[in-house]
Amino acid sequence: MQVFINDQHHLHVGRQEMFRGRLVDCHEVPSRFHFVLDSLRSRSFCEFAKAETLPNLDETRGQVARVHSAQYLAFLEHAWSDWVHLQAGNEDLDALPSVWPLPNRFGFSTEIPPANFAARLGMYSFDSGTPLTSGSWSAAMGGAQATIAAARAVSNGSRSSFVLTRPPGHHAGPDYMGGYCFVNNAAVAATILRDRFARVAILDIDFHHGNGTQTCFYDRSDVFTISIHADPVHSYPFYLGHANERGHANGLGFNLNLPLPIGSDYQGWSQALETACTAVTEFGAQALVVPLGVDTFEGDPISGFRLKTSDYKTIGARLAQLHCPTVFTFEGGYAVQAVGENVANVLESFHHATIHAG
Ligand code: Q9C
Ligand code: ZN
Repeated sequence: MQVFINDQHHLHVGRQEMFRGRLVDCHEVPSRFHFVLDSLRSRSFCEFAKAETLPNLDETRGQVARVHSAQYLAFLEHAWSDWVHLQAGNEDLDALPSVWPLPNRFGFSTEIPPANFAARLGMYSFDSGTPLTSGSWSAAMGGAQATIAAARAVSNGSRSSFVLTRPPGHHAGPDYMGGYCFVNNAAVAATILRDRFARVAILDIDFHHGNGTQTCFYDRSDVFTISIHADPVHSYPFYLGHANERGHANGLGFNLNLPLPIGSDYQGWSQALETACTAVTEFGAQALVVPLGVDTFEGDPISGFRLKTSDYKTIGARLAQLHCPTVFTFEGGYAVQAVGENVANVLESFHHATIHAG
């Protein structure tokens, strides 16, 4: 399996996030990357792509603009310098959203664009758990570079690739950040795969609903979005991810949410995986993107499923049976000591099941 690394990931280091009523150290930390890298290196199924295979920044910007709005990208690119120029000392703090416009039915409006930085940050974010730092933009663009290269490799005939990156992406929507995410790598990958394949499926197996990815493709029938996740009635992102969200207009029938109760173990989770796999096959997917979060692990500090390290091997083998060229993107997983082994188990078993199938 080809692995594409975001070597800019270390530029994004959040200090604190608002979590359950207080500021706590960020869960989405650089060591997550290193634990995964170490696990992959200790096994022999990975080929690490060379940096020369990555697209340049101009090209990357163009691909990212197929997913995210120009206004959002302009905000994100300049947010750090805007923040620093606001007040002396800001360079030693993160910008953390704290105020948001409610939907227009409440009478709030952004028709006259706010000049205030906090007000603008609120327009482009949906939670207070996602600090914007000096290197967030660069790290997110580095992730997009790796994603584009990984998707191109699969478009050009590779059986599978893995994007080893952070910050993650699947909560980022067309014009907003949140859930530790800034650029939706899975959506970027699917968009590139669509240039080559008529029908692309996205099967999101992170603990949290992939709200950003769902929203990117909600009115399209050519990219089928599926997510297995904790029921949003109890779990983040709360306001999206219910089973009755089936898609809109042309996209009706091309979004599938499979919410599960908190406490689900592999027995319950794997039934949803079967439903998802059947849907991918019936759709006739020619390529697949798997936003791979391992915050479904029993030891995850912020989640609530009970998957075990060995279960991730079973998942990888099952995904391989879909017989689709596949791009995996690294998403959540916060039990840092276990994240590497859990990710490597999915990818290695996928890889071996693929080889043995010929
Ligand atoms: N104050 C991923 O797994 N937690 N993101 C709530 C709100 C957000 C997780 C914080 C969890 C986001 C990619
Ligand atoms: Zn997650």
